[in-house]
Amino acid sequence: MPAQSDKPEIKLDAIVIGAGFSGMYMLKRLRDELGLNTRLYEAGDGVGGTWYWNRYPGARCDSESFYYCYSFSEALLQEWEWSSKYPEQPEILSYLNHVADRFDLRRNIQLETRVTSAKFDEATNRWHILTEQGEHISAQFLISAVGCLSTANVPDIKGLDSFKGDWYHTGKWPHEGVDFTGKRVGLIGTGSTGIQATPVIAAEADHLTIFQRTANFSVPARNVSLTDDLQREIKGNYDEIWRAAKAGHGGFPYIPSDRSALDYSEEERNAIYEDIWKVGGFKFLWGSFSDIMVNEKANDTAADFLRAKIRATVKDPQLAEKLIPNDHPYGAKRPPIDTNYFETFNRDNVSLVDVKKAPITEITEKGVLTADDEYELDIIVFATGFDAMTGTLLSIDIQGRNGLTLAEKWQEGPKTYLGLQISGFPNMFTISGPGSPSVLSNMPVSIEQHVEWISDCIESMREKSQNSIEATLQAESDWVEHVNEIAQMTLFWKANSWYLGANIPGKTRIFMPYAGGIPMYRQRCDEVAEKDYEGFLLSA
Ligand code: NA7
Repeated sequence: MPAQSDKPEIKLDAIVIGAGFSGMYMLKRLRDELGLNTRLYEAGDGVGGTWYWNRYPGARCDSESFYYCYSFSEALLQEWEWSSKYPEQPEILSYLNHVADRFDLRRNIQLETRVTSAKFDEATNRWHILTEQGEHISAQFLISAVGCLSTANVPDIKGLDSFKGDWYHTGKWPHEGVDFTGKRVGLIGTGSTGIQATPVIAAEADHLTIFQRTANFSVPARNVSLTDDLQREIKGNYDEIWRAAKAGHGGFPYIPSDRSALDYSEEERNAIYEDIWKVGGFKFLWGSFSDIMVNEKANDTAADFLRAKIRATVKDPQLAEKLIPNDHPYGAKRPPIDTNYFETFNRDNVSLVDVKKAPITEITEKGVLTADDEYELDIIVFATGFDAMTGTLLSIDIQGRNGLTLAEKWQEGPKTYLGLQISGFPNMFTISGPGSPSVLSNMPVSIEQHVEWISDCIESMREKSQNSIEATLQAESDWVEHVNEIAQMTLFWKANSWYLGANIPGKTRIFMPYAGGIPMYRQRCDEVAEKDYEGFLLSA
């Protein structure tokens, strides 16, 4: 059923939703390599996706800049200068703006345009979308590049409207910034975002109160500037960096370890941890021992090492104990990377409130009320995360074959084939969709793999005069089962994380990303393509 609109229908070959890393590269491939009449629709008034919206203090990337970027253009790799290993959000946003200009993408990007519905018309094999402005666009292909962490989760706490101060969610940060000088600030949430924001807000605010529900492990980033020498070395070594990143389990160029943490004495093991901890970053998880995410005893050794670091850093021993996680394995929640997070608790103007012990009951006009106290605040910052992986897609009214809506289809959790397609929704692709490595990986590596797979698939369809592609129900349910089996072999199940949808009240608890690693996943996707898109139904 075509969408209803007063405006004339705009007819395209392909529609892309979202102008982040994925959408921009998808547009480039479809337009420049396949010659498709493609248009990208973006809700924000600029490109950048995650890096457009997340402008909170301290926002920076947790993967090293020189491989948290596109690899598809050697010229781009050579010309772009990253200032440091872990650049802040404005620099990543400038990079993405540079990409938009350099590849002349803007002429096919329509900003400030939120897609509200997408309906598939079986008679013509075309998707019809409506935008918030009432435009009606149709295309053979619909590609979702809406991102995995793009629907902010502001918890439904009684009384928020009555708060007399200002409040913000980190994922929808005001472009003009927020001045914390002289303010009493409350920060709710100690995930990656809260951990990045804490030291920066503490340095500016009169007082910062951190409301912690779950204590978190964190490894120092140890950011350094990329000197000219380092830049030269990196730029001369890009072939090897990308080869290693694409071969690495999580899309990082770390040499995979085949050692168990339990093969060593405590002393030897801690010496190895110490060396890696001094390097910092994700290497602690993905470049130390082989079994940290699959063997609880091995994981305990890493967790204990990090607990000891918290005790050694936080001067007040009682406060240190409050900051030490004891209810989930290290890495089972997305592991934060920090710059002086635990050190910040040694400041006089920072305090910690344990809201697991005394939950937040209400926001009052003065501040935050917990079960045992009231905290007067001028500003509340919600670093409370996202309705991850499914929230944004489900916020669009998507209707596939036979009137089946995506909300109905995913009632019991997301079901996809390879995280790329959904049975019942022909000619629609999801970049870094649930069921693919996505958030468990260095995102640009996963994104490029998906974009290239999708554009190769569309190219092959056009060569063979095929009009429609749809994952079969069987292939989809086999893949869902496989994703589950792999996740069950890991420790990811042992935490209430957003990977499982556990952060959103009422959301079905199911492990959403694919935990088998990029190499295995890529191989499977390639095999499927080589076998004439096995598991998909293609029709002329
Ligand atoms: P996360 O990782 O979902 O963290 C959200 C934090 O907010 C976490 O500490 C939550 O505690 C806490 N939270 C959520 N709701 C509440 C309520 N109602 N009360 C108190 N505390 C709450 O989001 P981030 O933005 O930090 O990171 C998301 C990803 O973005 C990150 O992993 C990177 O990939 C980039 P909980 O742990 O659920 O007890």
